[in-house]
Amino acid sequence: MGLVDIANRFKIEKAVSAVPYGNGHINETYLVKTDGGADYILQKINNNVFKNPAEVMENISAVTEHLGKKIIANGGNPDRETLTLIKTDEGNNFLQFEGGYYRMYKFIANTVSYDIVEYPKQLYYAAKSFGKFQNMLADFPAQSLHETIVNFHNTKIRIENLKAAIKADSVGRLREVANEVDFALSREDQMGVVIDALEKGEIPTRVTHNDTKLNNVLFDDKTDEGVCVIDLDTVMPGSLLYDYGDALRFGGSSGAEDDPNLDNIWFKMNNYEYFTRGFLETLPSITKEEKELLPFSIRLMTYECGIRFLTDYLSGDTYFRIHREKHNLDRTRTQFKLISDMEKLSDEMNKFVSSLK
Ligand code: ADP
Ligand code: GN1
Ligand code: MG
Repeated sequence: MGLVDIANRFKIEKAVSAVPYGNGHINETYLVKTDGGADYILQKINNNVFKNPAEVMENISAVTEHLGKKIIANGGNPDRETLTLIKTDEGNNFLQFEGGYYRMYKFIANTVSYDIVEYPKQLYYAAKSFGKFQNMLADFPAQSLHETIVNFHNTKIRIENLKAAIKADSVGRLREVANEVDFALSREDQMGVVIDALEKGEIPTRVTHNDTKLNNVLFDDKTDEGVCVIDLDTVMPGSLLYDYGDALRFGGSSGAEDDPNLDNIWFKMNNYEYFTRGFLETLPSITKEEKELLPFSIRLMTYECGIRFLTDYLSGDTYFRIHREKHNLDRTRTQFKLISDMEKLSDEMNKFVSSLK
């Protein structure tokens, strides 16, 4: 059975084609065209990353239903402003076929997703989308969510995983990455701040998205405004700082996450300012403690992502999809270059946040 046949096991018009789509690192995504004219997104869930796809789908179903109600209450269009799952012929939220897990969404037309920031105000629109997303989930029953990846943003455990990969050196790449390993380990002491603050209750646990890369927002192709936050696999209880920090890890960079030429990579204060303004405007419930940690959280999330790429490189590229040799090493290096910039800009970044209401 091919992908078109798989698509036809969902309740849609007759699928006529299914082609790879988008640039996610985790799932396999396909654009499905039908004879009725409507398009759909078919995804094969990565069950190496998500060990329990049924639980992922329970979360997504509950979260999208909650978001749909909020959007209707605000006079919006739920078919466009949140993901809409399509049921299988049997009425399920996903299809299990030959060891693979497939799901389908309505395709959100007249939108674009970006793998690189094209102009700073885009960050303002993205911030509004992520802020709004978090507001709409503020009253979602967090305890009902499954933890789809345990300790996803526990940076301390990510550091332990890196150390284990260094020790194992399973594919003999350790010598090549000695500088990157030094860079990471010399900063490990600073990286428990957010997880400790959450554990001590100094900052609140909230329902967060946890994967706020720019290409996880769809923007309107005419007005440029954010339309829909997608990629809901990791919606879990977490910290607002994860969403803010991860968005600027990606959106604060002058270049692509995998650019092998580090001369193209630096941290852009302008993007940082746009995003921070948009985020604070949308999230009035942010606490003083969270606000103070905003600039640091970008460095934290960049560090965490950098060491995850490095761990994967040392382990033989088993987690993130790669498209060329050393892809995960190039990704590691852009993250570490950004951290060096952020360390130099730390005072300036703090000053800017304190100047905002
Ligand atoms: P991954 O987890 O692999 O990142 P995503 O769910 O983010 O997968 O999807 C990959 C890409 O597919 C997105 O960046 C976006 O460009 C596109 N995409 C996903 N869902 C939709 C949708 N419902 N409508 C339009 N485009 C979509
Ligand atoms: C992955 O799924 P995608 O491509 O949006 C990863 C994120 C990383 C990101 C780095 C579930 O995001 O945590 O920050 O790559 N998602 C998962 O580009 O691990
Ligand atoms: Mg994605």
